[in-house]
Amino acid sequence: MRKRLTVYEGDITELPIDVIVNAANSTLLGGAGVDGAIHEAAGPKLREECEQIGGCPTGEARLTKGYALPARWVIHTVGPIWQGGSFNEASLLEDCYRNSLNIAEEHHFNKIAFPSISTGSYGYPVEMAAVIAVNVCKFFIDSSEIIEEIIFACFDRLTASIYEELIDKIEK
Ligand code: AR6
Repeated sequence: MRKRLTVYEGDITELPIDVIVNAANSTLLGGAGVDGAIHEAAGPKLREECEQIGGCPTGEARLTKGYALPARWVIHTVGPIWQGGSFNEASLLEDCYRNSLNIAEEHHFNKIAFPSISTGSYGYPVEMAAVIAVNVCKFFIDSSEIIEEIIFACFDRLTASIYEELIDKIEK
């Protein structure tokens, strides 16, 4: 099996894959950024399912259907708000990636796309967040029997180039 980490520059809501990850907040009731885009594209049924879930603590993840999205499923995870780095932000961000990947594996999803969690409204410096994202994903995919591709869906060129550089380094 050929396993890979890849970068897609664009809107995560357009990806027709098993599952996309949402950078949500702990209410799971929608917001701005990628969260807003996912709720907008999925339609109101997504919010209804999220209301039933009743929230999600930072670092954890929850699965819903994708409704009107091309992706069949959505994993909602809540990234840490950046507060300077001494408030457990790195370990909470690692938890977001690991817990999302565990759900994907449990459900036998072969392909998963992540946005750059916490690096928008939540203010996590993207260079630091990307190192965590790529390292956790690389470690996970190398030992997974299920996951074949992890896509980093980056909304802008700068973010995409940071992920591309890190992936190039570890794939060498
Ligand atoms: N596809 C891919 N990436 C996107 C998209 C998209 N459609 N839209 C934005 N991004 P953010 P956070 C990028 O703020 O920092 C929400 O209000 C964006 O450019 O969406 O985890 C939630 O409800 C950035 O690189 O998420 C929470 O309250 C990355 O996604 C809070 O924001 C993450 O930015 C979560 O903040």
